[in-house]
Amino acid sequence: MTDAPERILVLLKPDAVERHLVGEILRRIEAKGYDIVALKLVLPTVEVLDAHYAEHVDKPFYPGVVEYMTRGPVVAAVVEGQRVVEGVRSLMGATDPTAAAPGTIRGDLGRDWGTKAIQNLVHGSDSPISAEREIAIWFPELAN
Ligand code: IDP
Repeated sequence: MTDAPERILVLLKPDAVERHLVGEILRRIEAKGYDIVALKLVLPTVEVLDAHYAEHVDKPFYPGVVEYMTRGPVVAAVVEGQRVVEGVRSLMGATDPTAAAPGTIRGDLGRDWGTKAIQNLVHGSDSPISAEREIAIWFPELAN
């Protein structure tokens, strides 16, 4: 018997879509060897964001995050593979794109734009448990 494959919820945020970096970011995830098993373009609602960012809703920067994340569509993906959470988080790089290491998505493609929220192109769940919680929020149609 093999282990159930690990999954991660990935969001390509509005700045990634606006800057035509969707292909480049998905390419990096695919080139690492992970499988994209669900993919869609969606305009996030405040309700979905409040559920997704439950741990941040009371933070001072959260209104800026809502402004950022509702200004245009995002690409939501479920990505699968052994240790995929660790692997995709490593590909993404640190939260602040100015400080993120070169070679990472945020380090190579992102920068500070002087906006209220840190614009960093991509979200990836921070644990397998967070991933399953977030997949249920963004892909309710996948629930069995
Ligand atoms: P992560 O996306 O690297 O996991 P989190 O700490 O979970 O980082 O923060 C969620 C998102 O909220 C970040 O990706 C970023 O867009 C925004 N954010 C986090 N911290 C700050 C901050 O101090 N100022 C402005 N925006 C922030």
